[in-house]
Amino acid sequence: MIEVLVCDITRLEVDAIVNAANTSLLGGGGVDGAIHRAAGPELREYNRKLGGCPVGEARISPGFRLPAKYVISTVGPVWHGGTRGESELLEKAYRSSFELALAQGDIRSIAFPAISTGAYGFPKDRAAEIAVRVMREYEDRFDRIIACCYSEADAEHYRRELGAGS
Ligand code: AR6
Repeated sequence: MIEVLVCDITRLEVDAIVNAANTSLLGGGGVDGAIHRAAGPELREYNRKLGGCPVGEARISPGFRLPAKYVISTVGPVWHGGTRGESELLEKAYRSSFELALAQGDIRSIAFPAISTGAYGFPKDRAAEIAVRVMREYEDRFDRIIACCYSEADAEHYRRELGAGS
């Protein structure tokens, strides 16, 4: 089941939350900053040993002080106008996160923020279209897939895509 929620992703009691990280995996602003603050300094310490993450890939760590068991950090593309493979890279970031969750073996519920749509400037409507398309591909393999939006306006993009049929 794909659900659209308007909430702070750090509060969700799910098996895994996905972080819209940067290639260092050591924290930043936006949702990344919120997740690192809520997880505690242990997340940064743990991620330091992972040695970074290229755009489109994902890495997993424990949730530490979060209610979520795991944090899956992925790195979305910076929007440069759409001519540098941004859509493919965003799709890859979602797919890498899902594949890592499946490989972990005990993740049945997973929540995503709107990756790349903040500091990285990816257009929100196109990003929601890509997110929902990949979420639908993995829908049968999870109990809950949550699109965690930070505003009602963001949620509308997802609702429109979900309403558009498969
Ligand atoms: N819960 C859910 N969504 C949130 C939260 C939250 N607590 N906080 C923000 N958002 P952004 P990006 C939404 O900028 O565009 C960081 O510095 C926000 O409204 O967090 O992928 C990293 O270190 C927006 O819709 O991520 C990278 O350097 C969405 O999360 C860079 O920003 C993503 O916005 C990544 O940029």
